[in-house]
Amino acid sequence: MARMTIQTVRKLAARIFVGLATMLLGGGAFADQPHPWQLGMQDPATPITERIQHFHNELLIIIFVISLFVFGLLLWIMIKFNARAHPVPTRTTHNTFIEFLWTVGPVLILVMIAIPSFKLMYYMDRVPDSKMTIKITGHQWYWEYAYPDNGNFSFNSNVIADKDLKPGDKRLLDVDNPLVIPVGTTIRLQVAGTDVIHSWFMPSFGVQEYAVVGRLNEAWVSVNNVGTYYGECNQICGVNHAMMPIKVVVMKQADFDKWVAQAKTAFAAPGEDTTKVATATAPVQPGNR
Ligand SMILES: [Cu+2]
Repeated sequence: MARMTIQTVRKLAARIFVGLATMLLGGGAFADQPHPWQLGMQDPATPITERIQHFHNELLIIIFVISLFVFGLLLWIMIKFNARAHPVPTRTTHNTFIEFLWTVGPVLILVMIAIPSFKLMYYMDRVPDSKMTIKITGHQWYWEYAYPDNGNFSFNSNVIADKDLKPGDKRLLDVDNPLVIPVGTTIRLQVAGTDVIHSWFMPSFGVQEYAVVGRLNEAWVSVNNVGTYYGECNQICGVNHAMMPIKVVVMKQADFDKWVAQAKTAFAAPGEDTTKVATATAPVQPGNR
């Protein structure tokens, strides 16, 4: 156990060092994914995640102060008003001033939290002046990515099966065809589904968008650094829910343009409709099976 703790601390120290080095050097390769024994959240890769984590840290301070205050009150009551220290109990039932305080106090705290919370929500919700659009479609059980602004090609992104894993591949995270996007570009994500509800969840991007049949949900990303990032479908969507990870490769614009040029031919499928949705079948009548 002690060994495990030392290892955890060592890993944490290594991560902090890597984080600092990345920040100082800037622009270098960067990646994020879940780590064994991970504490806390993945490093922020977009302005959205930066704000989410900042807000999370602010809330932690507020929670800590409130907990400390309540704990102090409890201690005070236990020490000052126990049967030995205070043999004759008081018969006080109301105190208008204190009741006013414990009603208005929490309301003010909640308003204080609500204002930055709503600001952040609207910041995440509105796509600011996007340079390109990517359509993400959830299927049982893989993702489909379409590039309507770059030649309207599309491809499927399937998990790499355990038996096909090569050394260095991440089990249940690596895919055959990752989503590729340019760095520092505001991209509109349109998310839909064809069968059940999926959810396109990229922790380091601060994006979690439901993929629902017959509904077009929207999110946006602008990734700060070149690198490889991982996420997963996080809406229980059936037996292979764990087999539809998300891999995003973020490239410099020039590299992205090169990738688009070859992807257009590699994924060319003339006549294929990238916006197809599930066909509705007549519901089965009870007793009519
Ligand atoms: Cu799913």
